[in-house]
Amino acid sequence: MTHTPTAVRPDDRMRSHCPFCSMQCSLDLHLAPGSSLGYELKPSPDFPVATGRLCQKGFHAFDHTVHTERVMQPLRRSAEWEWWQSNGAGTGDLAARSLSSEATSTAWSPAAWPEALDDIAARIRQLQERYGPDSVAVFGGGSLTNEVCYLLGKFARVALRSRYVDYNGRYCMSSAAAAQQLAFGIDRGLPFPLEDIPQADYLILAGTNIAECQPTLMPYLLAAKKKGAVIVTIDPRRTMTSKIANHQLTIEPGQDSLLVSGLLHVIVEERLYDADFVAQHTEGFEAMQEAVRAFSPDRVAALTGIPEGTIRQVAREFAGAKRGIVLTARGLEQQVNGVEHTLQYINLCLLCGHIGKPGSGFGSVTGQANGQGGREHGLKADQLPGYRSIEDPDARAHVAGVWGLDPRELPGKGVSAYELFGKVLDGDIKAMIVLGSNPVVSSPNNARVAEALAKLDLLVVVDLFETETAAYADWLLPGTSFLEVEGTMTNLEGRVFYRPRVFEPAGASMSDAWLLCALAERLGRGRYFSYSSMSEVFDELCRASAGGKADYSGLSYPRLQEAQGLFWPCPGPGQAHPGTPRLFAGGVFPRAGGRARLHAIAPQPPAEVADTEYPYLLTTGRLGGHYLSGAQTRRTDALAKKAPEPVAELHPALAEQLRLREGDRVRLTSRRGSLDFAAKVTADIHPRTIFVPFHWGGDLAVNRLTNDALHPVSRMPEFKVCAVRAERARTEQAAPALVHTAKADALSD
Ligand SMILES: Nc1nc2c(c(=O)[nH]1)N[C@H]1C(S)=C(S)[C@@H](COP(=O)(O)OP(=O)(O)OC[C@H]3O[C@@H](n4cnc5c(=O)[nH]c(N)nc54)[C@H](O)[C@@H]3O)O[C@H]1N2
Ligand SMILES: Nc1nc2c(c(=O)[nH]1)N[C@H]1C(S)=C(S)[C@@H](COP(=O)(O)OP(=O)(O)OC[C@H]3O[C@@H](n4cnc5c(=O)[nH]c(N)nc54)[C@H](O)[C@@H]3O)O[C@H]1N2
Ligand code: SF4
Ligand SMILES: [Mo]
Repeated sequence: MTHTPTAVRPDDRMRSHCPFCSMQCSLDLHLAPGSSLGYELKPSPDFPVATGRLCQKGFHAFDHTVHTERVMQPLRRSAEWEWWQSNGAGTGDLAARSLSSEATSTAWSPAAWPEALDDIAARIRQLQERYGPDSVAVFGGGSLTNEVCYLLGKFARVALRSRYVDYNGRYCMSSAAAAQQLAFGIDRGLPFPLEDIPQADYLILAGTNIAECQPTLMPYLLAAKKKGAVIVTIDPRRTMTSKIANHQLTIEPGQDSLLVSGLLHVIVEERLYDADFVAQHTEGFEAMQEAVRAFSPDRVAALTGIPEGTIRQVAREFAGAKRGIVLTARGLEQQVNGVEHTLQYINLCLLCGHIGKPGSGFGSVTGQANGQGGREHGLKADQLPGYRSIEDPDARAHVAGVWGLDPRELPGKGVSAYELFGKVLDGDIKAMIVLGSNPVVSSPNNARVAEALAKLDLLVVVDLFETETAAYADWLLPGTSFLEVEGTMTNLEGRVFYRPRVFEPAGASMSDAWLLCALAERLGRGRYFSYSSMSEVFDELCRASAGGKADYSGLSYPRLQEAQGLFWPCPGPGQAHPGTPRLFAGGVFPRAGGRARLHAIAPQPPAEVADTEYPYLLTTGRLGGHYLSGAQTRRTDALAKKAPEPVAELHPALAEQLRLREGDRVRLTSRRGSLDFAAKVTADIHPRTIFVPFHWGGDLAVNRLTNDALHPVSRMPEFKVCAVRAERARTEQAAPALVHTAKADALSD
């Protein structure tokens, strides 16, 4: 039985936006009395970005919100379950069981909100009295509205007075953010609107599979192509995106800096660069030139396997193009060298003067629905709203002023998302609130995360579903879906827009904002969280952001409701500023001196390289029909049917060596564990690389194998490269289960 939604204002056309990727395509729900859901979902005909278009996930975005497994009321871990666990019956894979309703009925007892909030607040107080304010942590997500991201950061610092807050965006945009900050002094995924893309003559798409991950962006690329643009894809796989490319460079994971050194070498050596732009708008040229000197295209060809002629051709063509764009994404960013790889692609744009002009520029394609806004409003361990540093005394004074606090009351910086789990294992963090993420599926080396979650004295998960992470929770609180709360989102272009509320919250669920304010009240900090509407939260966010890098202070709900989105920075006061669709106009960068920085990069190998024991490289990523940890899309029948389980892609030469045929099961073993997957044999992948998507939990979660090495600055994990062994799985010999760990097991150790 599905849940029947109640419209706030029944109307024949109710506007919303897809909850999944950063395109934030607009959709309308139309009344359809005869249909099973009572509404029909259609793309909006009049919102920019993806007018009239949705991808397969967007068309099914309504399905999970009415799913029979929606959590409808606060759930407390039941005494029966605790008993069952502590009596030895709980050694199985709890995460896998969590999807069955049978487990749910014995695992939880329903509770009313006051009981839930009182108990959680009392336990937090107890833990903080005993272990200090930092013993409680918050783990947030980039799918949440700007208002909720802002409140989560404020809740951690003001209600909990804890330094420990971070979010899943650390796994996503942190390397690109660090690189753009270093080179440009500001981090906005795309510094130009999508409508500029068709003007480009040359597009390099590196580590970005737009056709599956932002499908409605494809028409922009196709429009450029139709006008004669050349498209290059750089990826270990020939992807759906590569199908529109003139050149596909099949790179081994981890080698982007090396490859781009070769491109830069040719451009410098042959003096193809834009000397005027370099002289007037950049710094650091000499050191960069020196750094690429040793990377002649023949040497890079020998090291990467990409033909010398191709390296020379792409370098010459990109430098010679009138207008060039480089787009990157997680392929090269989710690595211990992710910042450096990104800086190399930025070098390429700067060197050729392809920046700050229409149809030119560098962009990192943001991932989650609000992956952009999520990284601006203080949800990061080291950040305050407005993209301010928590270590900057002026920023602290400004934000503390808006919040009505003494700046000395604000905690300092904490640690990154993955490191929070390390703090749990060290015993420093005793309680965690997870809101808008499913980290036991989406974190690297996830057995360690499971171990940490099991060790917590208190885990509160706020979600629509009993996720694999919720399987470790003491309290599971019902979150609202994107259709059930109003708020603002910021898409990959930096376009801030208003998303109305369409339906009443399902069951007893309450908005995340309400929940945080109600909990703050019970922690004795209610006076800092007293809002009468969501627009009041937004107005405060705007004031807190005033003067910061991501300045929203000229925005308001009425303004956004009228416009089809406005681009930040949009400084106030008043309603006058039109927003900033294009950053860096005229080659002016928001750094001291106004110049962008070229970086001298010495290419480094990934944390793990192939060796005799682990001879292949595993890389991970996405499929078009599933979203992230799969909590939502695995529950959408039409999507789950197309891709019911993860399949390992590997090259025919490797398959032959392993005596594997299509459909056989392959066992992959990394230094962290071993899992079996069905094999897909395809010539579209680098011969020594294996690709597995990460949208599943339990024994299907490829993050059991991935490397938790972190970038030294961005703290991004190396999701995209780890060394593995591969062999044909013998069916009678099941792969070892996720090493985990029910809470009771860990406690009884
Ligand atoms: N369908 C779908 N769409 C999504 C999402 C989803 O889960 N499903 N998630 C959203 C989110 S949060 C994000 S962050 C984005 C991610 O969007 P993308 O970054 O485009 O997606 P990925 O599949 O993770 O990685 C992109 C490509 O990088 C390649 N790659 C792997 N290693 C390397 C390398 O070393 N160098 C290079 N150059 N390429 C490499 C992979 O083969 C893959 O094709 O997508 C968003 N959109
Ligand atoms: N191996 C590997 N691992 C990866 C990656 C990779 O490429 N490879 N990519 C990484 C990247 S880029 C990302 S972004 C992460 C993301 O990974 P996760 O953070 O796990 O992302 P989601 O699956 O979107 O989890 C969001 C959860 O919040 C719930 N939710 C959705 N909307 C709301 C809401 O409004 N309120 C509340 N309370 N809950 C809500 C959903 O039901 C879901 O359970 O995964 C990372 N992990
Ligand atoms: S492209 Fe992204 S935002 Fe648009 S419908 Fe698909 S998943 Fe949703
Ligand atoms: Mo992401």
